[in-house]
Amino acid sequence: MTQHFPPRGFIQQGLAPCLEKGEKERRLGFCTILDRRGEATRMLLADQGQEWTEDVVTGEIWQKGDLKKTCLFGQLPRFQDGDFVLYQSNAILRHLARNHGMISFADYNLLDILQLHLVLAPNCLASFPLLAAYVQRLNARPLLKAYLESEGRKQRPINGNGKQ
Ligand SMILES: N[C@@H](CCC(=O)N[C@@H](CS)C(=O)NCC(=O)O)C(=O)O
Repeated sequence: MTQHFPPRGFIQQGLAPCLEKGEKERRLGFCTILDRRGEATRMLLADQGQEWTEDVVTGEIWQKGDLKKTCLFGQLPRFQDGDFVLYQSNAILRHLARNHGMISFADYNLLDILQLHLVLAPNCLASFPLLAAYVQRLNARPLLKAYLESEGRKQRPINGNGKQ
């Protein structure tokens, strides 16, 4: 299966218009101010061998306020699954998990949180061998590993404060 890392259409300056009925594309719209909300979704999609397109909203564009008004709850990420539009990262994950016949989406959230902790404190799992093994096992899954090693992932900051 062909995968696009970074995904097709990477670095656009705003959200794409809503897709028409019958369109099959998957698009993840996120803001560079605090993008980590979308990361579990990306890991689920990559691990399930799926493709998607990123709609990047810069802080500058977001702060103009026009896009915010169009977003349910006034926040990103936004996920478009064809003509079906979803907000709230856990709702997006639940939708995708259901679509891919998975019982749970929580693994990707837990993995994301543990990966973040490891960035901030690389030894934080030293006293938790089961959790450390869990992270290693998931990180080694071939499709997920390819995503984790992709430029798109490496270049994406944890948040927009420029400290990572
Ligand atoms: N509960 C939401 C939180 C989303 C969230 O915190 N979004 C932030 C960062 S992407 C945002 O849109 N901030 C801009 C704002 O609130 O104006 C989720 O999990 O999707």
